[in-house]
Amino acid sequence: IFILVLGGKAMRRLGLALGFLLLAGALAQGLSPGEKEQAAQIYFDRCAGCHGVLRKGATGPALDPKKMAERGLEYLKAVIFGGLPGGMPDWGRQGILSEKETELMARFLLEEPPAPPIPTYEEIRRTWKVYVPPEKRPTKPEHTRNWQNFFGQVLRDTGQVAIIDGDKKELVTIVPTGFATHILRSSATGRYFMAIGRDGKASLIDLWMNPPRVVAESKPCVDARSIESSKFKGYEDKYAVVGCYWPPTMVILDGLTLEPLKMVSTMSYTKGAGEFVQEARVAAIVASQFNPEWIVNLKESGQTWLVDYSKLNQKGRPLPITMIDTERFLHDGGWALKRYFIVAANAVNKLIVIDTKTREFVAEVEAGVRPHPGRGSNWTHPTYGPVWATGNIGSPEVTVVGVDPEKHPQHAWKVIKRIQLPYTGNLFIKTHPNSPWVIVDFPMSPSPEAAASLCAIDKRKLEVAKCWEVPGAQDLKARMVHPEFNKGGTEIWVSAWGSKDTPTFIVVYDALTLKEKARITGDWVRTPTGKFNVYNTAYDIY
Ligand code: DHE
Repeated sequence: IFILVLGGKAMRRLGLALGFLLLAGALAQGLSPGEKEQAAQIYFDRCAGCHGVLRKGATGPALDPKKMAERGLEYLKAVIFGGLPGGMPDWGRQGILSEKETELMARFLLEEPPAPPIPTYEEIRRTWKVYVPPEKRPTKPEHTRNWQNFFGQVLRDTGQVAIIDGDKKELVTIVPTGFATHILRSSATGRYFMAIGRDGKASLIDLWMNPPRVVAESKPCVDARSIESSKFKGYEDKYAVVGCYWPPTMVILDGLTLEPLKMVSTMSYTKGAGEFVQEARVAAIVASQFNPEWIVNLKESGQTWLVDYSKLNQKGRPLPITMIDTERFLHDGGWALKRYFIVAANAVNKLIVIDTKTREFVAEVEAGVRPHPGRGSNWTHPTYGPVWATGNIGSPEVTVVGVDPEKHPQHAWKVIKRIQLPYTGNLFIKTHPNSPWVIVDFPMSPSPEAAASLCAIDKRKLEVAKCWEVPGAQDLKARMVHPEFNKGGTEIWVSAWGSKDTPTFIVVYDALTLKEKARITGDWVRTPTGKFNVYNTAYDIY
């Protein structure tokens, strides 16, 4: 200021430069320990999934402090607050981060990432709790409800799962699970739901009990997204596996008690580049029907592991793992013909196909921008035979791929149609053999109208037949997310994902006419995201 007051042009310039340095110096002084802790928690809850705990990037770009400094504080604040069209959420506009928190996060990105915690084996074992031991559980259902048509509805921000009677559309019970529960998977018999929280807590929910309840839990990691059971004949419900984001591990648990049995680090060299990645996170996991194996997809290292659990209970517990080099940034995926596992390598816009019968990589398919199948959708088309489809976050397209190399080799692993959608921002698509439609959501769209809308694709014509805005969703600032069919394929359920402070609803449509049939409401319907029908999840019907 002194220089600015005194000086001429050159002095003023010098003054501005000094002012800038002082400001940069203030920022470089960094965050206080309290601010650091708060920012690290926000980063972990909201950002690490896409950008990585170590900020090396995956679905989202790497956030290197030097590059962040080049972009500048104001730019970072604007992006964190307002989002970007490629999928970066508008945390500020959505009301999830305040302006102060936005600024804190922008400053946090200018600093080196703090080292995340790595729990010891003893610490992990201490998280293991059995509330109802297997021998005390009922031998047949204690209630007369049609439990195979139950829906497990994730209530994301309350850390709970609601069990809903699909026949009566009635809340059966609400059980506590991990922080921001991510997905549910059914055990092989369908009797148990297994929930995985973003905080790595796995919960086993017994649907035969009256009311259903959490019978066991353990927390084998601090950050996780996937869980699966053993489904091969003779191993039904025997084991479970948790795919951890941090520490980068795959943890095998007892299927009936969730006792941690074996932890395997997934850190490794990347496919192709041969670069060592510490943060090689476990993304989608599915259980093979052809072998006693899980198909485990490693995001950053670009490997798909076939993990043979058949010898786990023998002395020394060998765990044969076949490592297949596939593609980097594997994320989510689903079955085609219950034989081929198709997983999205979303940062490189590709789909990777693994034949779980021959146990090999069979094809790579070019999808749209940031393919995001959820589990995808399967149907048989009169011309192309069996097909499987994925949505894409970044392009307005559903990509349909031929999947039957034996009877329709000319279409196998080729894109047979890119169905145009009215909006980008799709996360999930879903169908059922008894429905003529594939239902499409748009929760990642920056437009509130699109985020409140759904579309139905005609499976025969391979085009959008109808799109509609769900009444009331925009008023609640909700995004329609994750369509799921009931057991008979006669209804489609979709959740209105709003903020934790305001209850929303789950809407139920007739799966033929697409007319609204019912709305499930209540004070408990807060931040409903994924929902899983027991029968369709246990038997991979989608
Ligand atoms: Fe998910 C599936 C990871 C954000 C809801 N999500 C998956 C899977 C992975 C994953 C690896 C596949 C699991 C499997 O099949 O074994 N998800 C991630 C992320 O890393 C990401 C991008 C960022 C994050 O921080 O978590 C992310 N996911 C979200 C959301 O924002 C959603 C909409 C709400 C939420 O819970 O945060 C969400 N993800 C889901 C759902 C599935 C899923 C509902 C299961 C879909 C299915 O039908 O099987």
